[in-house]
Amino acid sequence: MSDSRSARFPEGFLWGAATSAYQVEGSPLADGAGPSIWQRFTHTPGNTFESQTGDVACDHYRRYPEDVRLMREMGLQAYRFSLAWGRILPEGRGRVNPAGLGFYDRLVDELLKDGIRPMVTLYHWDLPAALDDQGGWLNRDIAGWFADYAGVAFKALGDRVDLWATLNEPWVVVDGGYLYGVHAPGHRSRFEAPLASHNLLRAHGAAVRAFRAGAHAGQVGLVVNLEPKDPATSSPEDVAAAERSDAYMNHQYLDPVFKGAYPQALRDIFGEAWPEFPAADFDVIREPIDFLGINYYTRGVMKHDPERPPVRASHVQVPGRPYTAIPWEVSPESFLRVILWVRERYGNIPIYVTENGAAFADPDHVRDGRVEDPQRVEYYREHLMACREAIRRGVDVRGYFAWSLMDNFEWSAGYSKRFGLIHVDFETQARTPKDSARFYGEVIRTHGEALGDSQIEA
Ligand code: IFM
Repeated sequence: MSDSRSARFPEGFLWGAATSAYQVEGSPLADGAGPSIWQRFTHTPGNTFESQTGDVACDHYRRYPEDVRLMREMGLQAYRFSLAWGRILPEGRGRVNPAGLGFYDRLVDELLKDGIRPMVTLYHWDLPAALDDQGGWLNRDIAGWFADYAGVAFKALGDRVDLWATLNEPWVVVDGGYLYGVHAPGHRSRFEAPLASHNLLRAHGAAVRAFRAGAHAGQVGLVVNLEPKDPATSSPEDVAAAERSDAYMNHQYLDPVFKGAYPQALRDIFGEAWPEFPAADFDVIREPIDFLGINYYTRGVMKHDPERPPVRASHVQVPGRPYTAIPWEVSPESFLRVILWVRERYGNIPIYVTENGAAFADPDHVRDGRVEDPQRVEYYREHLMACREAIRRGVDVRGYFAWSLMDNFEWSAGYSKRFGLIHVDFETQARTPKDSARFYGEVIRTHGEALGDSQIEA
């Protein structure tokens, strides 16, 4: 940006929106796809809100041309979506399913036809069930399985896709899936969690190596979700709880990638459950990446809680602060803080904000062709201002993806939490852009000027 106080974002800043395969596609077993762990998890009654599943979701698998048209009408320049590993390799490895790949082939072509740049995530939580049967993320061989799958995807789509993310939010994969059991595959084990995390990171590094080995054009990175952690009070117990939470959520996946080692705090948190990992693993894990994807939603205010091992910390709500429907605190200043923190701790790596957005209790019906969602409009305004402020302070933020393009299957919360810019009527599959979609479209059209010129401070 020539004028560092300009209301506009830099030339070439990429404006997008994001989804993931299991959350929007539906038809999870169509055209020879193999089941995923989320297929199994949702078909086990009681695991999700009202035992809802992704069987239909937004039917994006069949309605993608309409969805791409809506993206174009909003003015989106990029669409971040994930590949369902089991559509492409029904058993997770070995045999490739051309019909599954065909879907992504058509989607990419449809996007490019409308001038929308695809960003592809290789793993957004839907591990092929056949691999889970062999230990899934607990099996060290998964690094090779993932790199092979990545290689198939790079080869098939790499002529048209130039932005690749390996994993989405490894912290959630492990915290939800292996430690607290609220996500697939539903394990609860303090001993499994560090193993799963480590194998995710090894798989990430192996996929980056496969990308480099294939000499593909474009960039590859990792997507993590970050939350500044603040103590609920100034008591030493709460301060220590916030520090542990910070190491567990924010350092666990970035220190190994950028510094080649885990923080000492994790050994203290996991105690006897923390294994010694082979030193050579870190050479793979720290394979240089081209960008870091940051997903940001909220900050965490933490209090000491001995009842919640192993981190011994839990979230508290702060009276008087605004919360979304999840409930997550709305804290745009923490968004700015976290971006600045990444640069301070890991250097000025190119950053894409790969997810940011909010669930609010929107009216669940459309009135006169309109869905009014003023809280979401405000959320986007303030968070985009925070993003602009980070750029003004010299951070290399290259693009922003709203979460989410449309209301979708919010994992264990099913369809009860709506994050979309576009409203989806799950009975009829009718799509209606919300007021927030119009607002975001205006921000894109004006390169940020529509945000106004007030400022967010860290
Ligand atoms: O819906 C999820 C997404 O899959 C990963 N990041 C957070 C979103 C909202 O919870």
